[in-house]
Amino acid sequence: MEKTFLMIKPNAVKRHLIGKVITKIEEKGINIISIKYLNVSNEQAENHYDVHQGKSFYNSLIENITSGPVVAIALRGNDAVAIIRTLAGSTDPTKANPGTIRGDYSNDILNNIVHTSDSVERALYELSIYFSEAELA
Ligand code: 3AN
Repeated sequence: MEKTFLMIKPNAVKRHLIGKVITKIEEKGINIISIKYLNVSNEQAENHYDVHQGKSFYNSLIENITSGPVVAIALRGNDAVAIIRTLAGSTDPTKANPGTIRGDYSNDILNNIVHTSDSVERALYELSIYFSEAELA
């Protein structure tokens, strides 16, 4: 069993897409371990996007993720990291296939509905930014 992390971004929360995203996850058979509706602090945002520091879109990423409430979700399942990446679809909305979360709901690379962890190690790191160990047991 793998753990992974998915965040429903502020723009998707504003668009009332929480239920639709969670439905896709549940229908795929990946289990929710813990879920939070929260405002991301600047410190959490900087830790979350540490690998993008120095990139042209870094400041936009930080501004975007701190711009309003998000839903942080800890997930568990067989091959959960890869399954959730595939379910999210391509980062670029022009390439995201219909049926994926981004393929169905995103038309903007920055407001691309969800963040998902890209490896098992990264998932554990990102989960630790938003959840305590007890919440992930
Ligand atoms: P993913 O979220 O699919 O793992 P990453 O990690 O390459 O994609 O990028 C993190 C976030 O940065 C993306 N979710 C997207 O919001 C944003 N992003 C990536 N590439 C660009 C870009 N060229 N212009 C603006 N934002 C971008």
